[in-house]
Amino acid sequence: MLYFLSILFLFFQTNGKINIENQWIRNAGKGMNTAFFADVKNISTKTDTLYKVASSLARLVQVHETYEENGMMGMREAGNLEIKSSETLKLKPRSFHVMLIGLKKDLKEGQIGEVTLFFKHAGAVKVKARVKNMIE
Ligand SMILES: [Cu+2]
Repeated sequence: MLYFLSILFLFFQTNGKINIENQWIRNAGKGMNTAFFADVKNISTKTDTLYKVASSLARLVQVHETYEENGMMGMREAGNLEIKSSETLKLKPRSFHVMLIGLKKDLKEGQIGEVTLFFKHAGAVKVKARVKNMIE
């Protein structure tokens, strides 16, 4: 039963106000940067705001957005992200993502990493995510 629950956790996590689905972290070596991706759904009746992210995996953790300027792609801090009731914020490659800067150890395919997302209304949501080797 415990085993089953822990497997379930890898696909879907919720605190009753925010659902986290399809979460994953891209594999990378110690000292490198990588990112956490997920579908973040607001299942509460109020607009909520993602205002902070944290993880012991990296030296620094930030919410980023990817932008294009004069044909060049770049990344920058995204600031607070609002999610309306019933809407989903997609953290995905070439879009919004949680940047893990300066990994403290290697993240290899199949390992599990933990990231915590902080929302103004829903509070903290701790997410376990599988490390994947995925080019997207
Ligand atoms: Cu980034």
